Amino acid sequence: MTARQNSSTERESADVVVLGAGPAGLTLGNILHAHGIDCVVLERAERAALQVRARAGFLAPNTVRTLERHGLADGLLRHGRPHGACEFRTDTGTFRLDYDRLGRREHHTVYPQQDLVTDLMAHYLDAGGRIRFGAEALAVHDADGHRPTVDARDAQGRRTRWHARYVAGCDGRHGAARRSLPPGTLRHHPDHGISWLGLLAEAPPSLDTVGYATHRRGFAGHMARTPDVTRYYLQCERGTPADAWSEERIWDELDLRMRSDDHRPLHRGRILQRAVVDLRSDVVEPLRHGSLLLAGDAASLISPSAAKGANLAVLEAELLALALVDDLAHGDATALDHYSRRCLAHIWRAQEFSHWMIRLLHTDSGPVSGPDTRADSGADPRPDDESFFHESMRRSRLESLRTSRAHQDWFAENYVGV
Ligand code: RFL
Repeated sequence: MTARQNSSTERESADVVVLGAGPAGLTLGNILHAHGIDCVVLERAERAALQVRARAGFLAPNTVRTLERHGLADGLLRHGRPHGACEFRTDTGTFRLDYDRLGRREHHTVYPQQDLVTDLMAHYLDAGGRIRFGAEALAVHDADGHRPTVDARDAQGRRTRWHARYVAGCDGRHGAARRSLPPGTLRHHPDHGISWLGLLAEAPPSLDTVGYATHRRGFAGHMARTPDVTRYYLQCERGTPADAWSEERIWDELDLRMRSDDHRPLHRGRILQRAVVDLRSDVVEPLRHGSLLLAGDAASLISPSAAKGANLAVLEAELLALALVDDLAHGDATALDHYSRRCLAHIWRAQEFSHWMIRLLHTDSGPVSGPDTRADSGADPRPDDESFFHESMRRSRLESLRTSRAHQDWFAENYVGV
């Protein structure tokens, strides 16, 4: 329903106003709509931009099952590829873990996030769901009460005030939902102090596994995306501009850190996208403030070291959707009351594992910034350095992962689990 509130603000309503059309908001919108709940998704970007925004690619088995349960997995079941191994390349040697034969014997499905978002948008719109593209949420008001409102603005500057029963904040770390929380609710983890140059290369994968290289010059990572596109990560100094490195330097550095001389050379190709990612983590606690509920990156930011962000987003969106259905369709608010506590248990588990991965993959001495990639110029810490202790622990952890079946089972269970 639309009504004119004053000369410049439209007035609209929906039982649930969802902020953000990422994996969290779209999973939520699809489930709510399928259960007959009146909802709308407000998304700042245009549809075309969302369909090419490359991010995650490794979907956990639980994520696939969740999407399947709600009839949202057709595309990923048709085009996604199973992936069940990773390789660690270190200065003491290389080892491979077939994690699909360890722990719970489960694998990831590799399916680019932009394809998942494309599918979820199409499914929702085809079913008659409402998305307002180009609509930026500015603030959530009166979340403490039962009639919250959301102020939004479109690209032409027209303003709309949305009246709702609930507002679902799925608009990421910098969205309006977080900005509208009462002061003191954000819990920040100290910045990990580590930065990655995230790259998308027009090149087929060079390994049939995920590749994690720990090197004295810094971490390097390799992750398949499609048969023609591969994601790479290169640890870089904090503050490095994304365009600081030439393509040749990127490939030379990747070859060096991935130890291509001892393995097959990397398949080189054009760099399609590059962005610097500062590894940060934080958790909002609790995830509910009256009528405002958070899910996905808005609820908790997790570094991409263990590929958990998109998976948590889908898991939380399902829990939130079913809780809202219980309340709005059946008058039972129990699940909604437990939403925050249930999600936080998963979030802290994922944060702990992601943190463990960060410490496994990065040396204390930080990345080497010198441009001469031919010289293996990173230096081992001296025994009287404090970093010597941490570096020795890191190596011991890797050695345990290489040799202990129990440790490998633990890794596999956490690596594919959310
Ligand atoms: P999203 O995907 O950021 O979607 C939020 C949406 O909200 C919109 N928005 C607003 N709309 C209206 N009003 C406002 N004020 C708004 N502010 C923002 C945005 O335009 C956007 O469309 O959050 P969501 O749904 O919570 O999903 C989270 C995931 O996107 C994220 O956690 C993952 O991409 C993290 N991540 C990975 N996760 C994995 O599970 N596996 C991976 O392999 C993986 N690789 C990655 C990643 C994240 C990366 N970056 C971007 C740091 C690789 C990279 C490089």
